[in-house]
Amino acid sequence: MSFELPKLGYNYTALEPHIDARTMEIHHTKHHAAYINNLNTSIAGTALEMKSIEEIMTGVSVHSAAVRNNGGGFYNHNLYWEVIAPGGSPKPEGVLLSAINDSFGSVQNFQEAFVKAAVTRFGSGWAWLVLQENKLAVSSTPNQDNPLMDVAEVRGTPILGIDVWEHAYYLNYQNRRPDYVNAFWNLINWDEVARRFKG
Ligand code: MN3
Repeated sequence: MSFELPKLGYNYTALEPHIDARTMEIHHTKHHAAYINNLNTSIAGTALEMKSIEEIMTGVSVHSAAVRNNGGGFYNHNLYWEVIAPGGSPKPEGVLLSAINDSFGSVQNFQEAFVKAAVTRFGSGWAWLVLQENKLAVSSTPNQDNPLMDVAEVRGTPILGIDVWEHAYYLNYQNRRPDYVNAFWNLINWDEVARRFKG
């Protein structure tokens, strides 16, 4: 078994002006594809070929740096493409809204925490909304790490994530990461986040 590059549910132009088409095309066909190719190479002929990407992530500490970095890159981008959509979708509601209010006090507080985590992550990495036992948390991870990994400081199931590697925004925003992070808010597919929240 080998992992495959997913098709996107929208065109590369569909997220403009928030994320430009050239960035989307390179990000999907070059960066994401490279993580998948390198992951497949790194697990070829090993027992990991029989495991799901989630299983590989939760036990990643015993595997090579290549599996950690490229497996994370594969998993993280699969999530990223799905939790954004052209025009986004309505604000969190129902049980997800209740959980956000319980964990952060308000959607506004959650948004501020998420933006701060994304903007202050030094160098390359990700910011996350993480489902833990009975609550939600915001975290960030370096490189291609994620909250599923047994090496993560804040562990749980990621239900929303933003890629803050420069390749995700530099063509359009150059050094202005906060502008990209704020624009991301217009794209969040809350229906998909809610689906992941409900598991
Ligand atoms: Mn990326």
